[in-house]
Formats: sequence, structure tokens, C-alpha cells
Amino acid sequence: MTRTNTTDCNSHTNDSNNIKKLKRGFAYKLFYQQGVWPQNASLNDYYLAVSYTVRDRMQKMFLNSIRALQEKDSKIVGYLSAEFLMGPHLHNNLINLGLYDQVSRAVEESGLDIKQIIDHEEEPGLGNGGLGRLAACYLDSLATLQIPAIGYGIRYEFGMFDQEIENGWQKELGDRWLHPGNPWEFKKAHMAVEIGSGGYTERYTDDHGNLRVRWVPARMVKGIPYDTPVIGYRVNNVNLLRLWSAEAPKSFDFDDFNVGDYQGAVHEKIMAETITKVLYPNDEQFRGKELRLLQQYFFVSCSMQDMVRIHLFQFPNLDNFPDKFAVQLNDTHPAIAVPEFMRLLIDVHHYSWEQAWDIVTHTFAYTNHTLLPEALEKWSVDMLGRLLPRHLEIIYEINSRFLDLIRIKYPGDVDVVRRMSIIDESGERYVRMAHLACIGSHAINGVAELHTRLLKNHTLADFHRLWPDKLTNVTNGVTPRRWMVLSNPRLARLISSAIGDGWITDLYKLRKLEPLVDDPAFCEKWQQVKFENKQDICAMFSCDCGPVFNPYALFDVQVKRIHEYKRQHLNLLHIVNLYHRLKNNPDLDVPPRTFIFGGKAAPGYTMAKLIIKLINSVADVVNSDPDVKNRLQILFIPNFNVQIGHMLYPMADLSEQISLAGKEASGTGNMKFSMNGALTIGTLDGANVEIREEVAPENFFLFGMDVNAVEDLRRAGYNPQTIYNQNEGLKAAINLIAMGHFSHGDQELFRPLIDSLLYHDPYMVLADYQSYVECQQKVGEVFQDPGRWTKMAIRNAARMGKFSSDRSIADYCRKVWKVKPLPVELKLQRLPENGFKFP
Ligand code: Z15
Repeated sequence: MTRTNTTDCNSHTNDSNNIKKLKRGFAYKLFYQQGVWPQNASLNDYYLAVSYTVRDRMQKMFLNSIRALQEKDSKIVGYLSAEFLMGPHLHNNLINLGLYDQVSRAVEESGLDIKQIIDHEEEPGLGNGGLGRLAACYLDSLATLQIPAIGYGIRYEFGMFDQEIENGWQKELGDRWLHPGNPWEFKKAHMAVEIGSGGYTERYTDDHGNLRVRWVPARMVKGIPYDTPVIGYRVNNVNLLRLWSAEAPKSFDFDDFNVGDYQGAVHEKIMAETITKVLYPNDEQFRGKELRLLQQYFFVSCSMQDMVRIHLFQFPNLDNFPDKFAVQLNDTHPAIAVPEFMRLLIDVHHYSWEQAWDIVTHTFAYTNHTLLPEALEKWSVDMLGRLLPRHLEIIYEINSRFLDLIRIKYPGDVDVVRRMSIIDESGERYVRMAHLACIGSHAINGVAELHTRLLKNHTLADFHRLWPDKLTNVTNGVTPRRWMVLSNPRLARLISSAIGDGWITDLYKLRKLEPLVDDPAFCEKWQQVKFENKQDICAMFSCDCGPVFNPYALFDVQVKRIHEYKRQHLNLLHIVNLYHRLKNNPDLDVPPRTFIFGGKAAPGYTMAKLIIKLINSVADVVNSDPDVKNRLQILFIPNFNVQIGHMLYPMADLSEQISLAGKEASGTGNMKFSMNGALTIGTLDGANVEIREEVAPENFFLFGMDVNAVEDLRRAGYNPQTIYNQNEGLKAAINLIAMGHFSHGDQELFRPLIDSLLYHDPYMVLADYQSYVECQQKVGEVFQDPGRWTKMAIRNAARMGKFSSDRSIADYCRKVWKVKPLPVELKLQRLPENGFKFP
């Protein structure tokens, strides 16, 4: 389905006409919206003027899409997620609209540089890492596949913190993304909803003599939606990202002011607005903070009330709600939606328990994103009951009915009841959110084949045994629009010139690249693209003080959240070992390497922060050592985010995916690297398994234990010290760190890390060390044969079809949501020439 309006028309006169209109648009927005003369305008003024001009070009599609939802009998996906890591909007919208070239020319003819304007955007970093970025990729694919969808989440005033490196340590700075003004959102004050918390419940008899329950909250806040249009690639469909912001329900200078409690009234307002103030920066580390639970309940209640309102706009009751909405729970963060929807159906809309439960369980589906026990959410029963007394009652009732079923199914088995209960009663009592999500959903999925298998066999084994058809796999994917077309224009141009541009919406078409590995001219162009991408980054980091990076080196990249299970320290041990070997033997036959790291540590995660300090400490020593000059360089790029990802994935030669097998649910960075022609060094973990399957084993650098070997070793009793004592290279590397070689002789600084490795090593770094180093040796050898390396890289990219988020979304539509595309036509509606009259 392609758009048929004028922006797709390529005739020269139309082009120059459009450019003229765009230029007029910029000037107009600058004058009337920003209120400045061009000569007084700041870069931010120009950015906003360009963005508002582009936004105007989306409005017709936006309004037609919303009308299509209301008119037709269409099913809508409601994607509930506490995080949406969207990245910059302007560039993506230009690409999806097909306006990049025209706007770029118009900006140029206005005396500016489009790159500068694009780079000025403060990215909305409303997510931590993989989970939030996945939600953003899925919104892009939903719109592109013309599936009606609303992404529901939280409009955090402060998103993911900005990371600075000070003296090698991570420092967190507040992210003020809204400060310069956000041209992409529309505040919808009239669609506000009310959210309660605290208080008590009471039973009462209604006018018809029915016994009912009423929740009397102690506090109320208002949820205000802010809508951001999400454009598909070259289609008319525009979906909605609806983010909720909390406000005090009444003006604070009114009632209380009159009775004299001005401070108290202001306090109440501040408390209300605190709810959506800041994103919790923990990725896969559950922390039972009350405000976090309130955030979850807040956005979930706003969203469910919103969907109910939309539904009742079209239908007389909620009986057929599951035909109108498919609601996806992105991890357990929105799982409180299960009792909230029960409450709305029973207490507000007066359904019976049985009818309500039927509607609820046909509405929700749940995606699990982790197997790490410390990431699984469990809220203390006390806290949940204090904040949401009615929801705790409902959870108890769900649990009691569920456990009755279990007792019938497995008579006499008390252990299964204990294991499957929503309430963990082993000590202080907790609500297990994953159990609540599983019981309240009709479908559960893992995010990679291996992950789903482990869910079936371990984490959710009891649920899988009970409901064998409920658990399915949907392997993650990423959008090729942002992660290839936008971020790697050189490669995109080369690919399109060779095989046409159909691959952008059908990534399996990249297969057509495969025969070109035997075309020397194509291979040379491929190498040239990679080289120029590497030169770009070298240009950015060259200064008179620091190291100048060598673009001929092997660029070896690990960018992702800093977490022990992801094993950035395994990478480091190899680097220290290589450094040590190069010092002892200057003739060592290895290619020059530039190691690049990037990633944020949760502010409270001491070990992760120490790993960042160690990376920077090793970098300081290595980069200033003349003995390894031009052969070994290390760069920690601060503040890894979507924007920096745009630069890094395209320039990588080698992608580090080295988590302990069984710990990374899927990974998605692994896919972004491969699509951009990097080779992977990786374990058999998460989606690595499937990437290796697609690209064939000979095009993938595999090392380390598989899940079975990990389990066997753990059972046999793992002792990292034996490995340390038996491996001279490893010993040398660890000793260098422990003896203070990278800390000016300080032997205490890295001791917690060294002790953890030697005495616990929970992620078996030492066990995989030798295999990793040997594999890296092979990587170096292959890199010294550029012809061979390039063929492998092309084969990697050519076989990435499976990892487009378009494929993932198509899977969800077929297996989970049962939704079909709804192409939007542009029924041209002209604005009234002579103004309008209110009806
Ligand atoms: C997160 O980013 C992921 C899982 C979580 O449970 C939380 Cl709380 C945050 C990641 C996984 O670690 C990663 O393997 C996966 O690719 C990603 O979610 C998207 O599914």
C-alpha cells in the first residue's frame, strides 16, 4: 500500500514546488510559532520550525487514521509498556514520510544543515534498554504493517539519566528532554481520567438490591494523555503513542488556600505530580519501591479507562471488548491491569465475576522478557494492600479460584499449590506479578526460541504443564527503517542500488545480496562503506590530547546496559591479556584493534559501576602506552543511547554478545550489528542461537558453554579458583588488575570485582575465558583476510530477514492478537476556505 499524495511524486516541478512550500513553512513557523526573526533565531528555534512544518505534513494522515478506527469495525492493539525508548523523532519521520530529500534541500536552501537540525533533537529516552527499545521498534512495525495500535505508557518528565564519565566513574545527570519544547506531542486535556490510591473498600446494596463493593480511595490524581503520532513507512496509517502525565485533580490555590493551608495544598499538588516525574533507571533489577508501583498502577488504570471509553463510544456495553482490543502486557510492569480491569468490570460496570473474568482473560496477553530471578517483580502484600486495597481483594479472589482449579487438577499435591500460588508465602508475603500475568492472560510468550524453551522447562514449567497451548515463542526483531535506512545511509544506498529497495519493508529480500559475495566490485564497495563509517567516528573522537583512532583497526564493540550477566568484564580480561601479550612480544601477529564500550549502570548497582571504572582505567593505561600505539586502543563512549547507537552499529566490525548461556532472554543489539555487516562473537544465548542458525555456523564466532554445560558445571560444583590456578594467561590478566597496574598501584580499588570473580563468579566468566580468548584469536586471523571477512559480513546482513520487527509483529498478529491490517485511505478533506462556524 503506497501513499498517493503529492509527497510521493517525483517530478521535478512538483519537487521544487514542495521545496518552496517547505521553505515558506519554516519561515512561517519561525515567525508565528517561535516569534523570532531568522537572524535572531537559535538552533533550537530552527529545529522547532522544521519539526512543526514536518508535523503539519502528517496531520491529514493522522486524522484520517483516527477516523478509520472509529468508523470501521477494526480491532486495535493496546500495547501496555512502562517504557518506550523512541529515539529522535524528526529523522525517522522524514524517512517514513519520504520527505528526507526535500526537507534536506529546503533546509539547505535556507542556509542551514539538515544534519545539524536533526542532531539538535533531545531524544525521548523513556526507557532503560532492550525492553523499551523493543516497544519502539514494535510501534514502527505496527504502523508500517497497517495494524491499528495504541502504545500506552508514562510521560516521564525525566527519562533515562544522562551519563558522564568523571575520573573514570559514571556520574548521573537529570535528563531534561522536555526543556527545549516537544513539537511531536499533543496534550489532550479534555481526555483526562481520574486515578485513585489508598483508602479502603466497603460493601453496599445498590438500588436494585444487589450486593456490591466500592473502593473509597484516600487520594485522587488526574491522568492527562499526551499523544505522539507514530508514522508507518510510506503508508497512510498513523498510530498513536499515548503517554500519561499525572496532575493534581484541582487547582491548588482554591479550596485549601481559602482555609489557610496553602502549603498543604501545594504539597498535595507536588505529590500528585511526583508520580510521573522520573523513570526508574533499573534494568532487570527489581526494587520494591512504592512510587514505582504507583507509576505502574497509574498508567495502567489511565489506559484501561481510556480503552473502555473508546469501546463504549462504539458499543453499548463491554461484552465484546476482546473483539475490539487486544492488550499486550510488556513484561509484568503493567500486570496490575488484570485486577484493575476486573475492578472496572465488576465495581463500575456491574458485571458478574464469571463474565468479567471471561472478558479479562480474552483481552490480555503477556510477554516475559527475563529468566533472571532478581528481575521478577514481587510486591509486598502489605504495600500493595495499602496502596490498592480493592486490587488486593481481587487478587486474592483470582488466586483462590485458581488454586481450587489446581487442587482439582493435582489432588493431594500441596507443593504444586505453593509453587503456583500468586502469593509467595515463604517468608514475608509477596504478590508474584508473573503468576498474575500468566493466569490473567490467554497467551504467554518468550522472546527467543531458547528463552521460551527455558520458560517452558523451568521458570513457568508448572503453568506450561497446566496450559500446554498457552506458552508460545515470538522471537524479537528490530526495525530496519531506523537501524539501517536512518543510521546507515551509505549501506542502505549500496544495497538498494544492487537489489532495489523492497528490502526495507521485506527484509527477507536481503537474500538477494548473497550471490554478490562473488562480485569483487560489490565487495569493494561494501568495504568502502564500512571504512567510511569508521572514518566518521574517528573524525568525531580525534582531538589534540586524546588518542586518534585508527580506521584500519578491527572495531570490536560491546554496547548495552552494564550488567554482570552480560560479562563486560570477560571482554576486559581478554583485552588485558592481549595487552600483556603485546607488551611481552611486540612481534605478535594480531591485527590492530579498537575496543569500544558503551552502556549505563543502574545508579545503585555498585559492581556495574566498578566495571565502568575498570574499563576506563584500563583504557587510560593502554591508550597512553607507546608500546601498543596504533595496535590497541580502548574507548568508552559515554551516555550510550539511541542516538549514539545510530553511529555505532554501522561502524562495528565485531559485535560482542557474550552473556552466560541462559541469561540473556533475547538481545536485540545483536540483530542491529549483524544487519549492518558486523560479525558476531557470541555464546549460545538468547537470539544469538537463531542468528547463528540463519547465517550458518561458519559465519559466526561461537565460544563458551551452552545451557546444558552451564547446568552440568553448576551441579558438579563450580570453583573459579581452580580455573585461575590452571590458566597462566588468565592469572596474568587478573593479577595485573589486582596488583594495581591500572589503578596507580591501588590494590583495593578493584578488589570487590576480583574477589567476586575468584570466589563466586556467578556468571562463570572464568569458565568461559579460555574458549573466548581462543575464539578472539580466530577472529583476528580471519580479519587479516579482508576478502574472506567481507564475504562473511555480507552473508550476515543478507540473512537477517528473520530479525525484522515486521516479522515479529506479523507473528504476534497471527498467533496472539488475531488482528488484520487496516489500510487507511486519504479521503481528502480540505480545510474550509472561508474559516469555520461552530455547529
Ligand atoms: C529489559 O531490557 C529486558 C528484560 C527485562 O526483564 C527488563 Cl526489566 C528489561 C530485555 C532483555 O534483557 C533482553 O534480552 C531482551 O532482548 C529485551 O528485554 C527485549 O525483549
